[in-house]
Amino acid sequence: MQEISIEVESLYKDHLAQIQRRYEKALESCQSSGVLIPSGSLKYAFLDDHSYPFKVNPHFKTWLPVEDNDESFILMRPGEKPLLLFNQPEDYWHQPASDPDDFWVEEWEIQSIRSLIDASNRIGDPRSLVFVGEETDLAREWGIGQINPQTFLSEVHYGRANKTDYELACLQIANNIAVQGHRAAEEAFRLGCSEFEIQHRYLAAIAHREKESPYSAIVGLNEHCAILHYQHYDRQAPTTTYSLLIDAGANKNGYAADITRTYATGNGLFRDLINAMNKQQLAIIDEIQPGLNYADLHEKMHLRLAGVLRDFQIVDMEEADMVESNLTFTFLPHGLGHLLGLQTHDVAGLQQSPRGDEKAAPEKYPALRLTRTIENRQVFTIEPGLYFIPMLLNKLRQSAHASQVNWQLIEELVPCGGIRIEDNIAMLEGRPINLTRNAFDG
Ligand SMILES: [Mn+2]
Repeated sequence: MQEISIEVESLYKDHLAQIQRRYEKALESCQSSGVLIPSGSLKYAFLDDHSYPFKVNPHFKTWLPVEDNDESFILMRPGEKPLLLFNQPEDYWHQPASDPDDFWVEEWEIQSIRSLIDASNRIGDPRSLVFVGEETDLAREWGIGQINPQTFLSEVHYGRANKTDYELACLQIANNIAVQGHRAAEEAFRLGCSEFEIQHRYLAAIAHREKESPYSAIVGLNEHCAILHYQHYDRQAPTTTYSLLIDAGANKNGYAADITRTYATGNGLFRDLINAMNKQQLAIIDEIQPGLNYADLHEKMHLRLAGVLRDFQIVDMEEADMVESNLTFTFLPHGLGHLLGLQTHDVAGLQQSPRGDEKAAPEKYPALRLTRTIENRQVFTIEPGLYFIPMLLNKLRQSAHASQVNWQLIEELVPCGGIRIEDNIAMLEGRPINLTRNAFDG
């Protein structure tokens, strides 16, 4: 087990310097003197004066761990200390943000603003700036020179996969937090709790509000495990519980953990399958090395899955033929994984260079979100699955290969739904570091 330093505070200064270099380099192509990044604005429900939960601009939280203050701005000019225009409106309906005093403040010039007008008065000549944010009407109104220029975004997004030590630390801590939740969830499952109860115990264990989680947790019991993005939490536990699939994360300074575990009650075929998939997941992680294309890794996983289907006599066919004929797609219709960081499905998974050229997912596997070559300092997930999805099984039943499938076993497994095991992997010094297993073993 290789450790990742989790001393975020001491690593921040170097992180900030690297981020500044990345954005400065992107600016070179734009002939601009600086970049303006809004934290974002509140969005309101139709005909309502209540806003949706605030989600900060990921470009903003690249620079500093402030995720809860809308209408703030970062102004970065090459060679200068970055400027934070920190929103502190006069407001007796809400509690305005207090003066920042966290570990990062020393590296910043911080000015308090009371309003958007206040902000616009402090940015200098707007024509010389690049704007990176969603509030494009505002940027036009202010007369900003370039709004979300693609060359700039491509350069910065490509670089985002190259994690700093600070980011690796945040991602390891996010994993450590999420694992506390996963332990509580397993315990709740063993007690026979409902999906709703499991979700609440998870959140209590990680001490997150639901909106602080990087994504809505997937908590499925029994056949719900077969719904890839199952979005409900049943308040009633099933009469008999067979299985739990929980895909749930945590957030540290804006960085996401994204972890999935599957559990079974009792000893039996489904539990043996979970153990087999766990073995294959660890084995594919062992194969990871720099220079390998992630799409090839995805294909290798299909071959391993075919091996499991054959070993358990679920399908009677040569492994290579199962992959070739795309039969394995029935059991694993999603990608092996994705980049992870400031966003759960981090940007630029298909991008092949800072210029923005993309490599599409293979035609056979359209859901694959990552086709980059694996390099040091990338962080991505490895999340193979094995599902019994009635809709896809029905198609298989009508295909030429139907007679090679053991339908009796499938019928036995459908009530268990399916399996996914997802770990977060950091590439460091040529080796995959498993942030998730570090957390479970720690
Ligand atoms: Mn994932």
